[in-house]
Amino acid sequence: MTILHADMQWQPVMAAVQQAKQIHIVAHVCPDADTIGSQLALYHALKAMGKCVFMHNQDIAPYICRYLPGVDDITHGDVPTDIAADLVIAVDAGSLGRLGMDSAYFEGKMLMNIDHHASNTRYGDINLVDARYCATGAMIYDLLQYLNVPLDASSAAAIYAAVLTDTASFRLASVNADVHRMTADLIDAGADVGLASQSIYQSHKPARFELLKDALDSLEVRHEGRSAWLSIERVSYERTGLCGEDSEGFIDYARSIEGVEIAVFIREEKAQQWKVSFRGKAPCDVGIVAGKLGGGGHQYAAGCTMHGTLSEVRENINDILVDTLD
Ligand SMILES: [Mn+2]
Repeated sequence: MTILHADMQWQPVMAAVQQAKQIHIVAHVCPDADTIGSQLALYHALKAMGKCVFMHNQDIAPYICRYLPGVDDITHGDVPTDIAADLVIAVDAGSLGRLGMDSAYFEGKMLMNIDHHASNTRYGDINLVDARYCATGAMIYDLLQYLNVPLDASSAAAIYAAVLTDTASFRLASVNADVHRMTADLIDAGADVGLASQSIYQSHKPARFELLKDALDSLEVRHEGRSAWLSIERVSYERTGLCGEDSEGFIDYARSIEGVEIAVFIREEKAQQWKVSFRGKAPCDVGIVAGKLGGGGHQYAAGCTMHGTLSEVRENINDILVDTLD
């Protein structure tokens, strides 16, 4: 086994977990495979330690995670009032708002924040935040070693899904030799690479490609070829019966264009409200771009929420990109 980062403040995390009687692990809203994989891996590990632990999120897990062991144990929706926990562990959530939960719920509970977003607001009583990690799942991989829990096949599968997706299939600059050594451990422990690949990348609904057509129709290259833009309006989601998660990955088509440094994907969440994603190529830092628009993220992947008409939103983003690409 490999420790990715031994210089982390693991001690308070381990102490809080050891002392906790009932632990609630929570993923962020619109969950992705990193937050769900982290949640599941930690769940299996804490159960193996004999801890009383449960998983409850605001939103349902995405279909690409349905193959992961334990995913059916996750409940979702508003937090039931009869839930009692003395420790809440948030995974992969950059801010308290990302949990989508009433802040009153956290009163009288210890809140632990485990995340790899550079923009993390350190909202926890204990914050284990480090942007060197390629995925929050990779932080859980280190944590399990400090907790002395053997890596079982269920945890390994969950961490593998987290790392695979958050590194865009091991293609991001965050992937170094240690990440591959970790991945080798995950496979040795029983992570099924073929099943992951089929479940995550080869199980799309046919209607997704109707949505992709609409997105590609909107493709526009600006700034002398240095930025590429895609957008999807609500009417397309309504026509195809799909939702935001079904357009996951579309932005990579924009980034894959030669010479493009910043890719922008704008999708309508509800009337006049837009979820904006950014993907970058070196030397750009789209985390800074998203930060200027009230969002956050990493150097090569970031996002924000904006309001107004599509053309207003595009102009506001354009103003920031003009400065960034200068
Ligand atoms: Mn993540």
